[in-house]
Amino acid sequence: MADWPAPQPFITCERNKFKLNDETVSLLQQIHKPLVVVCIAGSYRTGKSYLMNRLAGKSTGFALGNTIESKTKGIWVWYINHRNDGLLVMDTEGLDDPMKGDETNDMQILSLSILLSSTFIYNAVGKLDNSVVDKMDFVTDISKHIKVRSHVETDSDFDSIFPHFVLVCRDKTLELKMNGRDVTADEYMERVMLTANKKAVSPRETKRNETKMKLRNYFPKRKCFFFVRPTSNDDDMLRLEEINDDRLQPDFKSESEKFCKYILEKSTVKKLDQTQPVTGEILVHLAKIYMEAINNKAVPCIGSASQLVASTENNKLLVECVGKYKELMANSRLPLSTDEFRTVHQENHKNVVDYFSRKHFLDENMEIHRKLQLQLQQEYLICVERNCKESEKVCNDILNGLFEPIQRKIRGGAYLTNGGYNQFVQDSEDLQRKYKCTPKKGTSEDIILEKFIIRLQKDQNTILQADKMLSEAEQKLEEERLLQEQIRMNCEIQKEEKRKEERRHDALLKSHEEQMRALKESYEAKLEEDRREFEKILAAREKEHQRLMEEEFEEEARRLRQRIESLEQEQRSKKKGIFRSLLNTAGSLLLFVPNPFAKAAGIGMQITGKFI
Ligand SMILES: Nc1nc2c(ncn2[C@@H]2O[C@H](COP(=O)(O)OP(=O)(O)OP(=O)(O)O)[C@@H](O)[C@H]2O)c(=O)[nH]1
Ligand SMILES: [Mg+2]
Repeated sequence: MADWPAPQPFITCERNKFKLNDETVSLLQQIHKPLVVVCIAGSYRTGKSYLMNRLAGKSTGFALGNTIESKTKGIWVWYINHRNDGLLVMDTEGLDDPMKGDETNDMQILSLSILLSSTFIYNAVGKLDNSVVDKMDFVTDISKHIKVRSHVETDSDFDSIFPHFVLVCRDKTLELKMNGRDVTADEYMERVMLTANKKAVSPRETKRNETKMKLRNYFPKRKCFFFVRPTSNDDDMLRLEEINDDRLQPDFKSESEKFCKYILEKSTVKKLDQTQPVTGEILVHLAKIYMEAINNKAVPCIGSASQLVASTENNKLLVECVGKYKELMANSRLPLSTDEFRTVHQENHKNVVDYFSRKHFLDENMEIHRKLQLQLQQEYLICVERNCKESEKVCNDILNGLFEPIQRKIRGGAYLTNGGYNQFVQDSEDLQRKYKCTPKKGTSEDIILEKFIIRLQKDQNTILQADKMLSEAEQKLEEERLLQEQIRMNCEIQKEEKRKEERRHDALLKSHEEQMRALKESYEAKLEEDRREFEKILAAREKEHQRLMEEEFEEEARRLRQRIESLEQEQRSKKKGIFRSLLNTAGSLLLFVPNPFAKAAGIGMQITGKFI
């Protein structure tokens, strides 16, 4: 999808209820690329929309207000193509608006901003001191507004799911210096704004410490930017959208460039469960679930939302994959020979299973894989049947065509003469030769011919009886040969039916192996990604632990150590759980492979052993 020419309203709030804008929803649903979602929140009238326009590389876009009234209402989004992914810039309604006087609404906006973004920018204005920390005290309350898992009450899991945090302080007037030395914005944020005060005694200072600790805990990945005013000219300030960049203060311009570069380079794709990229459609789905919870005065839960999205998306994917297989199979001109059919099926099955494995959401009990296996198998058998029917029809048509001159001779009594029998045998051998040379007969060519020969024997017997050139003994011998031939043909037909059945089972087993291979590969890739993410979290926790020890917050450090240990434990059991599910899936998928795969149990063990 091309860049949107302008931002669109995404979430609006009417009479205390959030609502999604239908037109924006349908635009977002057309974005199939993974999305980097950058959201800005913070006090009203603090230049949020202006900064987001700069991030989008445009001088106009999100509407700016030049009066004291707050301008942006609800949540707006702007889609811009960005490397291989899409960038969704999200601008939100300002907080602390005295005209609104509703703190709950502010908290809801903040919750949605955190829940929907992969980079969360908090925009603050004012002196570089505790007032900025006080503004961010919403973090101390956040566990009342966001849940990670429905059955867990603690907020300790927030660290792995919260977005990348960027603090933007506007209207800097003081130099960033500490002990006479220049410091970077990040150093300043860490040392001054996020270092807890060990000597805190007053409730205000204690609360501040809590805010600092929570910010450090929830947002292990964080960054800070300090901006001077865009311009010192008051008239220019009122028409920032119109003025040229060279009228901006050089420090504002350079910090703004640094900020945009950082956000565009470092922001990552929004993911569910750390591994599943969020596309436009999934973002809409998530927004609906969270909004519904908020509108019903419930606490939005990330875990439940992921599960709901995963199951809906997986079921949609299942329908898509089965349809894709059906369509691919329908593209072949039937009838196909056994080998051709097997190749076409295997190619199409592999395509579909690979597509499914790339797109599916992790499903712990792997129900969706069982459904996929079952439905692809049903489709495969339908296609086998169709190919078989088509082949039967083609073979019968060829035989009927070739038989027509012989039939005419039978009707005219041409064979009921002396030497007629030999002539008939010769004609019928000729027919069989021509039949065998005719291409594209499909899988039933032998069976149909054998059935045809058996049918022909009735006429053959009559002709034999009528041929007086043959002695009685010769006739008897020939009769016996025909009888033996008939028995052999019937036997061949049965064998061929059995071989057909076995080939179907072989193909089904191959498909099963294929699915298990793709499944294992995709789970390994996801586990690897999960492991990398986990190591980052662990490293951040360790750093935080060391910092707490240095700051002499022993109790907090001890609690964090416990948390690190339980995180490691959870990670180990998560891995074990996935392998157990894979093992169960390998076994239970085989249950769908029908008899006479009775050897399935044995084969199952082989396959399971091969894959796990
Ligand atoms: N002091 C100051 N004003 C700014 C800055 N950036 C933009 N402005 C001006 O502040 C006014 C509001 O800008 P917006 O970008 O609409 O601010 P906002 O935070 O989106 O405002 P709401 O949507 O009402 O919450 C405009 O007149 C801007 O020109 C800044 O860094 N400092
Ligand atoms: Mg705004």
